Parts: sequence; C-alpha cells; structure tokens
Amino acid sequence: TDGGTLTSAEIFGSGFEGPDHIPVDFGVLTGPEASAGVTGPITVESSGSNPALSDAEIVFTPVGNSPISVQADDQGQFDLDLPSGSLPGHVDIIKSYSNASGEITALDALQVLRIAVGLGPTWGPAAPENLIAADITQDGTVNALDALAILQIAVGLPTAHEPEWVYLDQTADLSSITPTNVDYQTGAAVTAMDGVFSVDMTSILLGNLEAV
Ligand SMILES: [Ca+2]
Repeated sequence: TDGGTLTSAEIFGSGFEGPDHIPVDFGVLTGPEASAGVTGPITVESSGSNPALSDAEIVFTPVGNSPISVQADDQGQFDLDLPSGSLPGHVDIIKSYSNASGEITALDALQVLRIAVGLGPTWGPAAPENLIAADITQDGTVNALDALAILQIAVGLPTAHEPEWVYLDQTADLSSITPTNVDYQTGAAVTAMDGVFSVDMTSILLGNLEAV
C-alpha cells in the first residue's frame, strides 16, 4: 500500500516446511466430475475396457524402475506403452469419488458408528472390505472421526478426508483386519508379457459400506 517492494518474509512468512505453491482451485480447472466406479471384484485388463476404472490413473511400477503413470479414458482403457518381453511390477490405481454418484450417505456414517462402538453393521458382522471402507481417515482404526468425515461428505460439507476408491489384490489375505487394525496394501503384483497384463482386484470405495 505504500508503493514499496515486498520482502520474501511478507510473501512466504518464516519459510517452507515442504513443497508449496500458490493456492489453485482444481474444482474450477477440472472438467467433468469423476466417474462412477464399481464396488467388489473386478478384473483389470490392460488390453480392453474396464468399467471400474473410468477416468482413473493407472500406475505401473516395474521392479527396480520408476513408476509409469497414465490416465484411463471414460471406458477405462489405458495404454502404458510397456516394452515387449516379460516385465514384473506392481500396479496401483488412483481414482477419486464423484459426489454426484451419491453412493456415500448418512446411512454409511451410521454403519461406521455402529462398528466404532462394537456393534456390527445393520446387516451383520463387518467384512474386512467393510472395515477398509469404514476407515476413511486411513489411520488404521474405525472410530467416530471416520463417521464424522463420512457424514460431512454425505451432506456436501468440506472434509479433510476426501473419499477415494482403493484397489487391492483379490488374493490378498484380509483376515487379520479388525476395527482397530485396518492394515492393508493397495495395488497388486503383475507381470506384463509383451506389454499386456490381467489381474483380479477388489474395488472398495472408502466411506461406502454395503453388504459384501
Ligand atoms: Ca479411521
């Protein structure tokens, strides 16, 4: 206001604790809403359409190499452009939740609260997939804070814990998961042969609880 120059301290304060950038509202920049997903067992085919992976990001990390990341189209088709031959690695899928799909409701928050106080969901004992979905804060424990975050999402309030889809290896052993030990690995090991792979995965929307 006095016509003088700004100091770095006036702009950046005491410095950076990590990477920083000017605030950007991605809600304005991005086009269509995130697409709906598919809950439950899916097969990820690198050479076909994948209804569960529409608009998802596919990340393939060859053993000992840097990740390769591509965006799937609205049919869930993607091309990682992998070299020929045998290429073992790990595939991860990143997919955000579309609020427009309305899959997360206040009833989900109720189910999580029931689990948090030691009751099961209204349909019976919680399956491991239910506990993964219930721990939307991803801190390993199902408690009232998860229920609160889910309720915020259900009514359209801002929350620190945006829902997202998680994809696990369908053969992963989830039997040790309990409400106080929600421990799991995302993604699956695959070996691409001449650039092609197929893997069975389980697709879970964090915050969405339904009978498995
Ligand atoms: Ca939690």
